[in-house]
Amino acid sequence: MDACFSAFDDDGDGFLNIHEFDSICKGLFRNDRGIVYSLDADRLEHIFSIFDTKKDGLIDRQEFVLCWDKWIKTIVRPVSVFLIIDVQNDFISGTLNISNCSAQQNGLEVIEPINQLLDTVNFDSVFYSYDWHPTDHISFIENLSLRKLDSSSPVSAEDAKPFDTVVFEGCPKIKQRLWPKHCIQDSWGAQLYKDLKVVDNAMKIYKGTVSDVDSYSVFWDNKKLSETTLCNQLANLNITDIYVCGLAYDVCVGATAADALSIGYRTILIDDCCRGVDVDDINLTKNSVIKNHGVIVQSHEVKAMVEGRDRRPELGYKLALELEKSIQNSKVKHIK
Ligand code: VGL
Ligand code: ZN
Repeated sequence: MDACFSAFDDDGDGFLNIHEFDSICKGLFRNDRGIVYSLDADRLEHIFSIFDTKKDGLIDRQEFVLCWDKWIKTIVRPVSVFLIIDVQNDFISGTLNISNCSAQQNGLEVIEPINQLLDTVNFDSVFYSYDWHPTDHISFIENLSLRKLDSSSPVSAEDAKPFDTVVFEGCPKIKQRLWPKHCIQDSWGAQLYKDLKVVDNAMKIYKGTVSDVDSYSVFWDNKKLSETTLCNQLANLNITDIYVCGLAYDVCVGATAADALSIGYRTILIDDCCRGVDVDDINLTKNSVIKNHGVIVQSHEVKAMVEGRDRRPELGYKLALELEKSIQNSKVKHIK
């Protein structure tokens, strides 16, 4: 750490000014061929101001400790998890075959690039999720008669078609998109697709297991009533970066990426390892990931990123924003 500080303290005054900090960023944010990614001036200044905790326009050696321990170290040596979402028979060739949905995408096409990643990239851990519903699940159009629709429902029980959104009675009311029956617990349709590689020591996460609430994200159900074990497991593994992919792009993959970002993880969506339901919704998913400081990559870019040889400024900025929040929270605690 001291050597790094001194190496970048060009004028040797014992402080890093914004220009010296800019040189650090130019060293950090590069691809695996050494090409520097541009970091715009506003973001550079914002990151600098987060580590300049005394707000005097300079980073001293004491302020650099946080920058080194919590920022540079993670950027250079991230701890990465690979989350493979719902690559199950029903979404590929079963009752909710996504090739019959409006985007007409083929779920089978994710198998090869995902297997390729599993074979070539040394993730710190790998998780597979399962959509795992009881037969009376609220999301199944076949079960519409089991529950009462609220008078505010935009579609009546008689008129409802698969993929419509209805509102069920309840406190609060439950907005629910209707799907054909799929991924019934222990059925063939809920099994992972046979050619998907399952690595040793992988973790499995089951979601959507409660009849009256759907669960798109692998972190929480749609009402955020209960969380899966994923949050705790990732925290115990000291995970810094989440790589997410699978089926369906605009449903469970999108919801999982959104939650990963909201928890504060550096989040990477692997575009060519996802297939989805609706083109407009896929675009909304991508836009929201980018807006929330995640990145979207193709699978051939992943290995260098996991190995810390390709370091993205968006992810550096995301981490700095999270550190800013934790600094503010710890200040609030001191005041209390
Ligand atoms: C999913 C629709 C219904 C998914 C799950 O895994 O994306 N989509 N249930
Ligand atoms: Zn489902």
